Formats: sequence, C-alpha cells, structure tokens
Amino acid sequence: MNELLSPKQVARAIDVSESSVKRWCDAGTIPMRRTAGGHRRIHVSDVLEFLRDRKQELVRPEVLGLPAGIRRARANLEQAREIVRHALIEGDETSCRRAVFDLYLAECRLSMIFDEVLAEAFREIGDLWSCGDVEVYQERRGCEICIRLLHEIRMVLPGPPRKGPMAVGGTPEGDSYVLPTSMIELVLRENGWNAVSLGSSLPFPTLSAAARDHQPKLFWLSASHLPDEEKFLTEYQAFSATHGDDMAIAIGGNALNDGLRNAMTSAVFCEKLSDLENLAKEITTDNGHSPENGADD
Ligand code: B12
Repeated sequence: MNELLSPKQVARAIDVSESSVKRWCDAGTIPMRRTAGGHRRIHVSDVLEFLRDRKQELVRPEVLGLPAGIRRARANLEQAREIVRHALIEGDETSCRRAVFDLYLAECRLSMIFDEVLAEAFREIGDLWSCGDVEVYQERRGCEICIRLLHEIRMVLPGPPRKGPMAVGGTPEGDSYVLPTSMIELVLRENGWNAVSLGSSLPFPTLSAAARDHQPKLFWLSASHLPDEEKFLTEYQAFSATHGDDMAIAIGGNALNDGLRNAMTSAVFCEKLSDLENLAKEITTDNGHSPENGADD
C-alpha cells in the first residue's frame, strides 16, 4: 500500500490531469503535506475521502495499492456478503478485498461492513464448520485473509487524531479471537477516536494497568470464548469497581450469555459495532468533544 502519493500518481489513479490534482491541493480541496524538498504529497486516506465525498469512481485502484476493479457502483451488502463468504472459504483474497473496498468507496460505514458482511460471513462459516462442511484450515485461512484486510483498511483510514478521545480494549485471558477487537479499533478511529486495540487473551491485572496508564474515556472487552466464566466475572467485577467511574465500559461477544450480561452491571452490552458507534457518539457529545476538534495535527 502506497500511503503517501505524488499528484502524478493520484492523477493516474483517478484519471484526471496532474495540474487538476495540484490545483485541488493548493485550494485545500485535497489535504496535502510537503516534503523537505517542497513536493506535494497526499495521504491515501485523503484520496479516498475526496472520491467518497464526490461519489467518484477510483479508475486505477492498483496505483494506490488496492485491488484492481474496485467499483463503488457495484456496492451491494447482500451480494457482498455472498461474495465474501465464498471467497473466505475458498481462500480467494482478491475477491474478498474487492467486495469490501467496493462498499468502503461507496461510503458504507465500517460498522456496517463488519457487522453485516464480515461477521455474518464468519457466522455462516462457523455453522458450516460445526457440521463438517468446511475444514478447520479453511476457517483459519479465512481469518488470516480478514486480519490482512483489516490492516489494509487501517492504512486507508486517517491516522488516529492525537487529540481525539482515547479508547483502548481487547479480549480477556483464554480468548484468542482477534477479529472483533481489531474491528472495534477501526470503527472508533473512523469516528474520530484515538483508539488502540491491545490484542487478545489479556489477564485482568494488565487490562487494569492499561486503564490506569491510558485513562481512556472508553474501554472495550470482546469475549468470544471464556474458559472459566466464574473467574471472568469475579475479576471483571473487581476491574469495573476500580475503573468504572472514570470511563465507559463496552462489552460484547458470542461468549456473553444472558447470565453474564445481567451480572456485568456497570458495562454497556453491544450486540453489534453499530451499537458501539452510537455509544461512542453519545460519549463525545456528553463530553462536548466532537471528532473535528480532535482532528489530526
Ligand atoms: C474464527 C473462529 C475461531 C478462531 C478465531 C481465530 C482468530 N485468531 O481470531 C479460533 C481458532 C481461535 C477458534 C477457536 C475455537 N472456537 Co471458534 N469460531 C470462529 C468463528 C468461525 C468466527 C469468529 C469470528 O471472529 N467472527 C468474526 C467476528 C467479527 O464476529 P463476532 O465474533 O460475531 O463479533 C461481532 C459481534 O459479536 C460484535 N462484537 C463482538 N465482540 C464485541 C465487543 C464489543 C465491545 C462490541 C461493541 C461488539 C462486539 O461485533 C462483531 C462484528 O459484528 C465462530 C463462528 C461465529 N459464529 O462467529 C466460531 C465459534 C465462535 N467457535 C466455536 C468454538 C466451539 C471454538 C472452540 C471451542 C473449538 C475447539 N474445540 O477448540 C475453540 C475455542 C477458542 C479458544 N480457546 O479461544 C463455536 C462457539 C460455540 C459456542 N456457543 O460457544 C463457534 C460459534 C462455531 C460454531 N458454530 O460452533 N474459533
């Protein structure tokens, strides 16, 4: 992925003249930065934002390091879910990337892409795995493809605004699921938060240290597998007793059955990432903080 591009590269990618790109940069229509030598450079996230705002196609996505053939006009959630499920099972990485970037270029929110396309596709793959119609290696390979795709999306998103509200989170001890917590970081970044995923299988003492060190406005926990529910609940209660007054705690994940949800009193349970997006907006509004004034330096 080419993160910083020259006006010439951008012109080729969107099929306009180099002088048009330079004019848009100088007019501030496309944010740019200058090299030490004074040359204009444009971040890939600003090119995609420019195209999304103008509802314009990306003619040569490969110039930006994105899969060839991306078409915002083709964006369709149901079709994308079918394409992605099949591609993840068959290990067809390019078709998976293309279907997701079609939606992204068509201004689909990341929460929608993750909730309605990727998570749904994995739900179906899990069901196929549990009845032996999909091999374990196919499920794992699909996870690897999705992990790389999330990294790619991370590179096309504007950097986390340093002055944005802080959020950190991960999965508890014994839970080695990486996709939900990585997706949460990206959804919050898209909403102007300075969000950092701490990763998976984190014992509560270190989650507590992270809360102490980062003083976040929001802390998230994703639980897909809990080896010992009772131990988890006891440790969670101690964690929220220590930190619950200073930050909002968002929880979610397949392993959080009704009993656990009801017991985790001071947390906000989120079924989907769209729920988290609403919670994040509430917090920023309540704190009089808008993504704009956390804008990237
Ligand atoms: C991939 C996968 C794995 C992989 C994960 C690889 C990796 N590095 O991430 C690995 C190999 C770890 C794995 C292992 C196991 N798995 Co597994 N796994 C899956 C699978 C197919 C996809 C999970 C996933 O990542 N989905 C994508 C994410 C993005 O979707 P999601 O988890 O649903 O999260 C969404 C929402 O819940 C929400 N969300 C989730 N967390 C949070 C948190 C917050 C704060 C918010 C706001 C939102 C939110 O947002 C997400 C986007 O919408 C599921 C099938 C399924 N139904 O999901 C089975 C599944 C969860 N696994 C299952 C099982 C049984 C296991 C094993 C016990 C198998 C075994 N015997 O070893 C082990 C145990 C795991 C362990 N020790 O950690 C069962 C669980 C059954 C149950 N009821 O508990 C499932 C449902 C498969 C099935 N149909 O039977 N698994």
